[in-house]
Amino acid sequence: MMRHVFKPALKSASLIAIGLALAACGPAKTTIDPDAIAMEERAIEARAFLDDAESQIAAKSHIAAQAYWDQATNITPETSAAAAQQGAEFTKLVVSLANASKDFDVSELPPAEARKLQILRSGITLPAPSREGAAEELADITTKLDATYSTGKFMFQGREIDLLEASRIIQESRDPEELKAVWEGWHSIAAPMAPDYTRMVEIANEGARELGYPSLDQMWLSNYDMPPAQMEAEVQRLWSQVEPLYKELHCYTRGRLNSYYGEAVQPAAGPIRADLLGNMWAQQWSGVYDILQTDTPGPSYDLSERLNEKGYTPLQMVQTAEAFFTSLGLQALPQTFWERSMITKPEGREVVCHASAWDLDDFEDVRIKMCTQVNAEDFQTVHHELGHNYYQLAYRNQDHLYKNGAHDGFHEAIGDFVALSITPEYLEQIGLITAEEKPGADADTALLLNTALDKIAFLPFALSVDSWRWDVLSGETAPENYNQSWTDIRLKNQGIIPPGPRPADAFDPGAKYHIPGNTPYLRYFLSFIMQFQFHKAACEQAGWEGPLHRCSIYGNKEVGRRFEEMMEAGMSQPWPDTLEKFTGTREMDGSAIIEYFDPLMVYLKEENAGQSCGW
Ligand code: X8Z
Ligand code: ZN
Repeated sequence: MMRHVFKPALKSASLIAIGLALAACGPAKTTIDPDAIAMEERAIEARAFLDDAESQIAAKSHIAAQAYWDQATNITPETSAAAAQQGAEFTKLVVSLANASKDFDVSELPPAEARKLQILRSGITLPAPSREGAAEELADITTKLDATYSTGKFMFQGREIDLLEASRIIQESRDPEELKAVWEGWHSIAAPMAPDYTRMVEIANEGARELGYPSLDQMWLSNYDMPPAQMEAEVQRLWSQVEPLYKELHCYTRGRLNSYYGEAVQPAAGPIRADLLGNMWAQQWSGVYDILQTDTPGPSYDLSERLNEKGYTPLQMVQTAEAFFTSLGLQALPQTFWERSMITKPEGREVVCHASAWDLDDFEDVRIKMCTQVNAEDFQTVHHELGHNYYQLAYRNQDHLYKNGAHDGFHEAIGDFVALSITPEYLEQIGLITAEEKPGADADTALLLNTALDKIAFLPFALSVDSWRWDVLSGETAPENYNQSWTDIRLKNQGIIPPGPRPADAFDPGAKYHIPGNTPYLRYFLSFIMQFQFHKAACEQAGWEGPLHRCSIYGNKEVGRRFEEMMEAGMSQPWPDTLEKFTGTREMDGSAIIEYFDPLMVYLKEENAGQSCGW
């Protein structure tokens, strides 16, 4: 399948000869190395194949992206069918190119061509096998799963509610019976997905095997510039750095919940009830900060309340996030961003509310899609989403296969890294709080606890999502054990349990967007570690000498320049090269996040003294 390869041997031989003549400093030699000629010929063939593949993929992906956008912002049978059709065509194209690329032996190619071929082979999230009808069946299932999740509703107190409302109750209610009912209600929307999910796993694994991977989990783990087993070991290494802090946070949280709810609702020992943590998936716990707060002084304002008091609209929240990026010297977002983004939930039609950032033309048509609400959580999320868009804009001049994050954790980390600079100092600078309200150093423990409830509590959740999925994809967990495995893994990593026994047909993982949405989750685990590495490096570049959690890079053009340089590289080089340029280290490393929370660790250990922690 070597289409469009016209380069005769003569041409490449002369190129090599020229190369040799230029490289040599001594007297000109006329000898020609036959191995070098053969290598150059293969490289020329591979380049031609890749050029062609990249232009085909780019063209098709723009059509597919538009169809997916149309569906995500207006879920109907028609838009779903159109998205599934375009999705199937796109998958077929990429799978056929990935299979054709097997004609090249990457070990015999120069690094640039070898890298692109590797990206082409391992970069499809859900590959279909090439047999007739498989891509269509896969696309039908995934579109249906996505729509089922996004339109999910259940009965609560005599009326039908959706995820937005359920999430609000989980965060605001302090009635354990009500919390349990809402938790169970939302999880009930996932049960019908189980058969489709099982079938999807079968098809995608067949696709992965055709591409030469033992199963899809191994294919996903092949996207980190190292062998899958080594990457899994890296993840464990990173987790072991942060696990002691999580254990203290869990212990402290359990103690406060026990004091608040009493032994009958939340026992003082053992796991924590998942519905008491202020978030549907117990992935971030700052929603119950009021119950968990320290007895040290804390800030006198609440960011959610303050945004509302100041009359912020969702649009203004996005504009404020943009202003942070431009303060670093980055360009304003294109006009089309404002015209085409979906910033709030539209009336009268179903949409995918789970926030996402899009790049429709791989050049400038970037957009976000959110059902933004005016609160601290979504203030964080708008920065997160713009991080994706700014990354996309930064690497737009790369070749198509390099238009991506250095790895997927980088993509997730960009906006969060920026949002780590939303310090009290910054809030004062933009007028959200007054100088008198700015909390002093005595509020540090409280501020850090609030952040840790989001950033530290998240890590074992993120680990659980893909631990569960890797076992499912590898076949280690059979369909009849899907739910038990989910509960077991969450208990082991997070120390949490469902509020009551689960029904036999439960499919609780399906109640988390990224399972029916098929978004790999390891990226967020990596992001939550690396965003602190980026933050620490940026603060050092800025000459900051105080505690890390008080450092804001707002307005720092020099940091912005180096940050943009990191983003411009896209996926064009191994990620350790990109990381090193910005942070000076080639390794992902949990020591920055540990340093950031160090004062909190001291406090938690004191508070937990004498208790038997763990579950
Ligand atoms: O899904 C997201 C983003 C879009 S990439 C809103 N996040 C994860 C989640 O919500 O589960 C960001 C943090 C974790
Ligand atoms: Zn994201």
